[in-house]
Amino acid sequence: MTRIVRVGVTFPPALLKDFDEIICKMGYENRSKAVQDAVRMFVSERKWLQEKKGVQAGILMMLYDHEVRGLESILTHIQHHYTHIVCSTMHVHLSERECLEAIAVKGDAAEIRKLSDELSAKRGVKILKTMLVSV
Ligand code: NI
Repeated sequence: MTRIVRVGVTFPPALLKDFDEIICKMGYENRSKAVQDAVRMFVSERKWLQEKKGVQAGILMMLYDHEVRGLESILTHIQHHYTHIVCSTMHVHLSERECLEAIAVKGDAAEIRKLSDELSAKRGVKILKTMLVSV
């Protein structure tokens, strides 16, 4: 049985620099442990979302790079497929490149999850946090 698998991953240089600075401050001795912890956190957050059932209300908080070609229209297009659960959106122009969007949702957990998954998988979407409460 293989106990450890080696994978190659590419990073935007600025992200890797931020990552290295943070894990250095935190006292991590190498990147592997830090990447494993970050992945574990991602998995646990997405698992939490998969366990949600019934009617939920909440906010999808999305940070993205609007200079990625076509991204803005893709994100709008996706949201238009979910008009039955999207109540409202607020857009904040954060910096030259970054936009923050708060999407208020209410509806079936499975639909909210599908929307969240579709948006977060797009290239240029840097952070997608899903905050939900049961209704
Ligand atoms: Ni903007």
